[in-house]
Amino acid sequence: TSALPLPPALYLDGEGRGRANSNGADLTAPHQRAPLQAALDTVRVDTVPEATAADVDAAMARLHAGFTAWNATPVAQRAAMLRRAADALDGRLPEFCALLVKEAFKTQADCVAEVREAVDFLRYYADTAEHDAAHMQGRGVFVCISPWNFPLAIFAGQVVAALVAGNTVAAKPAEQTPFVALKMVELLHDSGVPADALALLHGAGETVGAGLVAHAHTAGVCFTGSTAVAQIINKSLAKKSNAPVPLIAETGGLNAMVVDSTALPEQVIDAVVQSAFRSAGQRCSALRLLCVQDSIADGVIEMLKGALQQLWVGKPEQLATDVGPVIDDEAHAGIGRHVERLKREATLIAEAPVHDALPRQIRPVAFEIRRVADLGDEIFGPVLHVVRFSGPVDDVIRDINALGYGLTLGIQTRIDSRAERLASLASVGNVYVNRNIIGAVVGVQPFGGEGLSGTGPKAGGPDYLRRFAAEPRIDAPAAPLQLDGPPT
Ligand code: UN1
Repeated sequence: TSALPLPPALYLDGEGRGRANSNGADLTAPHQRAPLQAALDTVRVDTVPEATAADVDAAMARLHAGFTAWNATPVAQRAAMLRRAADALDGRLPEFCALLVKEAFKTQADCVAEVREAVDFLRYYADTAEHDAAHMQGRGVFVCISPWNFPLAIFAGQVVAALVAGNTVAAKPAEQTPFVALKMVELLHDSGVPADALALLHGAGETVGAGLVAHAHTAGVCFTGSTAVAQIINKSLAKKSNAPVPLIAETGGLNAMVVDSTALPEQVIDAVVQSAFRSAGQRCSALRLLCVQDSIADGVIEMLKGALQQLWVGKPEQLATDVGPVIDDEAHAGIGRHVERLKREATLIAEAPVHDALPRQIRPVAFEIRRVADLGDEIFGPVLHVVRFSGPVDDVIRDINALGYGLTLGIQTRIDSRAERLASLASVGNVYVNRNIIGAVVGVQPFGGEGLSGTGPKAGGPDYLRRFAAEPRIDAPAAPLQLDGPPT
């Protein structure tokens, strides 16, 4: 990858703590448990209509026609709608949590954190839009394509960023998680967003998604998902005859944590367990590769074995569960094949026990592999690869950079100057020092990647909205778009 236009954001342990974020929530208090349990008992996930090509055309025509009026709506009014939606969502936290448990099989702590993150996005983008009010003129119809792993927070974050900047929005949620998106769109409409400004289109990426991206009325695309799909979208947009259509993409990662001999093993293990196995490893920010300096590697690996035995692998409805099932059969089969291959080709460190056997479960597992370069493709599940290193720690960062991605990186060291040097050597969007590498906090830790991990700007950061607006006033150069090439 090429040199970074900006130094990576560097986050220290404790930063953002105490704020609503996607790292976690304390659900043990009875006043929080009771409404959540009641919602779990009553909320049902329903079916949604699939959009036809004619539905896509009709929605795009309506959104195109609706753009002038929506773009002329004062920013303060648009922001007020977002704040109303934030308050409403906050008030319906148990219901939305239950939807996330049932539709996306997320653990309860993950669900609470996700609803709070969605509320944070709504409030943060309302604030930044007003702050930048003079620049918040939309480009036209924005297409927002979102993933199943944060089916509320990323879905809502994309949609309201595009809306508050003055665009009308065609939203295409992941096929696996359409219902929570439907409920969120209803909530936005109830909060004042007109039907002519926001349409929801359900269906497959290959049909509905591709049709939206290729549509003549499309003035911008916001996508979170795999690098491969971002590359397809990028190619489709390049074929368009109208003015350049911007793509804002946040994609995959091969995220590493580098542990030197001065690190505290207990702290390392805590960070590794959170980062690699929480959310069943189904976060683009999740840890895939742990690089440990030789002299402490045996000790760290021993502790990792113990930690894997402690994980509770079971039903997402149960509060004690750390790791639930993965999203669908295809994901289950793909991760399973990777694990089988590693069982033949690498050294098994340990595999977590299963408490309640459920379909689509992957036992969290760690393997030792020989070299960073052996990592292969991003595996979106609870599978950790461990590498020992004996050479200079700077070389490890170079090996990680050579993977071509650049989303999150962890550094575990007690030498300040080393953390700073390694962070500056890394081609990566977010560096976390002596802590876990997931759960970026909206407004505190803007989140996005370099290289194959995305285009920037970072979500939940001050520059994000401007890329959705006409004539963006971006002072720093945008990160180079490197989605054309194959992943190394
Ligand atoms: C993703 O997993 O697609 O920092 C991105 C985090 C989350 C990552 C979301 N905000 O863990």
